[in-house]
Parts: sequence; structure tokens; C-alpha cells
Amino acid sequence: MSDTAVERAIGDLVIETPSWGYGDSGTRFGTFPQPGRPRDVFERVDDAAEVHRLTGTAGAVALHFPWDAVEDYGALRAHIEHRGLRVGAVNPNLFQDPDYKLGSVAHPDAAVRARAVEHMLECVEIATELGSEAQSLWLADGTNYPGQDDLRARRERLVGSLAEVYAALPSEQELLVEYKPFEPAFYATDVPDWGAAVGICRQLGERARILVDLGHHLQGANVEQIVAFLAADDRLGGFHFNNRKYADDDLVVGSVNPFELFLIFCELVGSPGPLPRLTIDQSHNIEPKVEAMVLSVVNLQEAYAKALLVDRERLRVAQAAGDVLAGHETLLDAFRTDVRPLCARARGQLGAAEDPVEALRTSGYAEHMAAERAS
Ligand code: RM4
Ligand code: MN
Ligand code: MN
Repeated sequence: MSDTAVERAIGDLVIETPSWGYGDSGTRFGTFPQPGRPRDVFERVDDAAEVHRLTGTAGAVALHFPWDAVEDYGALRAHIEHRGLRVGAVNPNLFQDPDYKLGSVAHPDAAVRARAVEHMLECVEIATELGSEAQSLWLADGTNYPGQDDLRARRERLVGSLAEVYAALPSEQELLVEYKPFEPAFYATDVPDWGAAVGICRQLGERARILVDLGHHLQGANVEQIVAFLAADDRLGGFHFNNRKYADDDLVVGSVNPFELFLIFCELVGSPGPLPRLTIDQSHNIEPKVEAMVLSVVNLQEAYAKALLVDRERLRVAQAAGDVLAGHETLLDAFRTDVRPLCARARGQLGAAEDPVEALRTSGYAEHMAAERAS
């Protein structure tokens, strides 16, 4: 692909940043409050708008409920649109309430399952009011000890609960199902991996798709192959981008393993159809939150640009010839290309910053917000 075509493709990117990535977050050992952190969802949206202004491709914001709950969703939607953004996926929260100690949609008690379903149905309505087209579901459901509960019964309850929600989804909304093999359940999570997620989604229907969170795999998993297979099966609903060294570390995407990120984009570029939903899901504990988000979007732009630069014809010929290293070297050529000038031009054309991190640092935004939000 030519440089100008790549620049155009970057211009069409839509990355969703998460409202929850701007607020306070921590580890189970502690939370370090940051000066200037937003005090409510309106200010979280303001930070998301600043990331979009600097990068040009972060035009949507994903929301989490009840964390982002307000009285007047019309006012929230107006604020989001006024800031030049739109609402991405709506994320129901089924993991925080004390009722969910033994799970939510797979809980042994029907009353708790009904409560979880009710919350999801409420989120469907919120999504409709906000103009969102996806419910994005991560379940903390699972068990800590062998024998604690019946594994198949849990799966049946889970599918039954989700089927109720799926039946209520308006046609423009889809249901994204996230998998995770560990945490907070330590013996068996109820949606441990992409295979389990595919099975559940097939039972639900066509508009149930899988969401791949890069931190939700066991060490050594070949995530780009999972992406390729899900795309081939038309079940790839989207991503939660982040990076990790050990577990679900939620670090800046592309910071620890940029090659993996590049290979994931290679699979996306190689799959027919438009890109799936691209959302960042990170938890910034010691790093400045807005800068971390800006850097994340820049890393995504660069990984995408490099994947678009892969010489597909050369790759095809090498693979057809069974030339083991020529195909690999074709990928390396693209990965080693310095795409920073190209991405800077693409951002310039969008009216965004050529160097977003530098622009943020010199803009005084962080200092200004620290003063304004001090109360
Ligand atoms: C989970 C998962 C979900 C996110 C929560 C906050 O580990 O990644 O997507 O909503 O964290
Ligand atoms: Mn996630
Ligand atoms: Mn996670």
C-alpha cells in the first residue's frame, strides 16, 4: 500500500478510549490519586476529547455502568457530541456488587441472576438513549475451588441469562463477550477462553461476538492466531487493547510487546471487511492518565500503519513457495519501517498534533486541569 493510502487509512481509524481509564484506579495494594483527575463522567469525557484532539483518531468513548451513571442521559449524550465524540460500547458492571460474590449471570441463586439480567437490560436502554451500538460484557463469574459448583450447570445458567438479554437487544446493538482464564476466580472462570466464548455466542445468535482483551490469556498464547480464527469465523467483535508482562497488567498498549501488536494488526488487515471495534482498556496507576492514553493511541496508529505497509504480494509468493524465512522477513521489513513521519502527516491532515505526546506536555493541559479540578 502506498504511503498516501496508509495516511488515508489512519485518518479513518476510530479508537474508543475508556471512561474508566481516566479516573482513579489502583492495584489491590493501593491507589495513588492523581492531581487533575476527572471528578465525574462529564470530565472523563473532556479528557477523552483532549486525547482525540491531539491524536485525531480517538473519536469514541466507551462507558461503564453504574460508574458513569447520570440522571439525564440526554444531557450526557449532548456533552459527548458537543465535544466531538460519540459513545462507543456500553459496559455493564457485574462484578462489584456484594450480591455477586458467587457470580452474576451464572450465580446459583436465581434471584441474583435476575438482578444481573435486570442491570444488563437497563444498560441496553442506556445504550439506546446514548446512541451506542454495543453491550460489552466482561464477567467475573467463576469458582475458586474444585467442587465449589457444578461447571456445566454454571454454563447453562450463564447462557440462559445472556439469552434473555440478547432477546431484548435492538437490532442495531450487538453483544460482545469477553473471556479471561484467571482473576478474580482462581479455579475456573465461566468464560475462560475464546473457544468457550465462541460456543456461548453461537448459542445466543449472530450478533453475539467475541471481544479479545490482550491481557486475558495465559502466558505464551498466540493472540494473533486467535484473532485470525475469530475473524475467519465472523465472530471477532472487537478488542480491549492494553499490554502486559505477566497477567492482566493493563499497561499502555504496545509498550511491552509491540511486535505482538503489529502481528495482530497484520491479521486484521489481512481479513476481509471493516476493522472490528477497537477499544483501549487500561488502568493507569502510576503513569499520567491522559498522556498514557495519548501514547496508546499513537502506538495503535503506528502498529496499524506498519501492518498496512506489509508487502502482501511478496508475502503471498513466499508462502506459496514454502520459503520459510522470506515470509517472515517480509513482515520484519514492515515492522522495522519508521512510520512516525507518516503518522505525523496523517495526524496533521486530521488537524491533530504531529507529535501528540509533546503537544500535550507543552499545552499545560495537565496543570490546567490540576488547578481547575482541585476542589
Ligand atoms: C476487567 C475486564 C473488563 C473491564 C474491567 C474493569 O479485567 O478487562 O473489560 O471492564 O476489568
Ligand atoms: Mn477488558
Ligand atoms: Mn482485564
